[in-house]
Amino acid sequence: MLKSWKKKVGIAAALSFSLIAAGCGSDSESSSDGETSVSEEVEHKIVGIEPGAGATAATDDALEAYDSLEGWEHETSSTAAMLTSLGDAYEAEEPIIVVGWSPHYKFAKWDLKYLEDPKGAYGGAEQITTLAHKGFKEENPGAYQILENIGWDISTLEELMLQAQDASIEEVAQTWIDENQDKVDEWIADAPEGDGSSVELAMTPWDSERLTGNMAKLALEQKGYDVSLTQVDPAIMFEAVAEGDADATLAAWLPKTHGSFYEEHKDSLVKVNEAIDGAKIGLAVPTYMEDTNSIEDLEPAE
Ligand code: PBE
Repeated sequence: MLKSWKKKVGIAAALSFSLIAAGCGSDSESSSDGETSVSEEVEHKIVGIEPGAGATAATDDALEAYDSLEGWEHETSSTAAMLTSLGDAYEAEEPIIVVGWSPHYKFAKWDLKYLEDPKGAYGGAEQITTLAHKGFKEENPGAYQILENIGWDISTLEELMLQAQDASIEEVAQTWIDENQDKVDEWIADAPEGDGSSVELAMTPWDSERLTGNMAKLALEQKGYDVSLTQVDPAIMFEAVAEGDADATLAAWLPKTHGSFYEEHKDSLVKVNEAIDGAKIGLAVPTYMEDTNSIEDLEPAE
């Protein structure tokens, strides 16, 4: 059973790799003469991310919800390809509209703003939530107790994501744990020893989740739990935890981003903790696009 969900990982990884490769040669807009509208300049195209992301589904919802996005194209590829396109456009001060989310280092690296979303296609503030399989608390009350305690300020995570620009996620996670032993002690001190009992954590492929997954793994291991951490797409992650193939995840963005996956599986899931508050998804643009402040400022394609 376990084998089969991990097998899907390989497929997901291979798929996203080929999409990254395909996205690498993406062309950039030619500069405008000032007469064309922003919507024309970006060729009525939203630069999206992985097809399996919750933010991708929300963007498809936005395309349906807004008359101003009628006839627009939502180009999915990968987070890496989106960031390359964003960096290139920013360098050239050309307009670009991307699928964005926080926490993410792009808001620290570049001056970006979210477009207002009066129809709420992207929801509001989100909690990055720890979910467990329904039976997990009874199966492993100690690990469950630790997961209930684990959480961070969003600013801490943003800082760590910036650090992960110059070091591996694993290194950044280990350094944070080493430097914040007092915090880790708060999480684990009152919990029983793990005595080598196994904890299967699932996470998604984005930096924020890879960081929290790795830090949670290290904290649980300090208390003697034997932790495996597996990276999969959101749909597979929800399915794996719901079916008990994975025990828990710290990577569920709720209520909106992964809301449809949660609804589908909620009878088999338990909300353990809101580990991070104040996350957000939406359409993002560079702040030099001064007149573009709302999705409703865009214009339909002819
Ligand atoms: N994200 C980052 C993910 C979750 C974490 C917002 C790109 C998504 O599923 O949309």
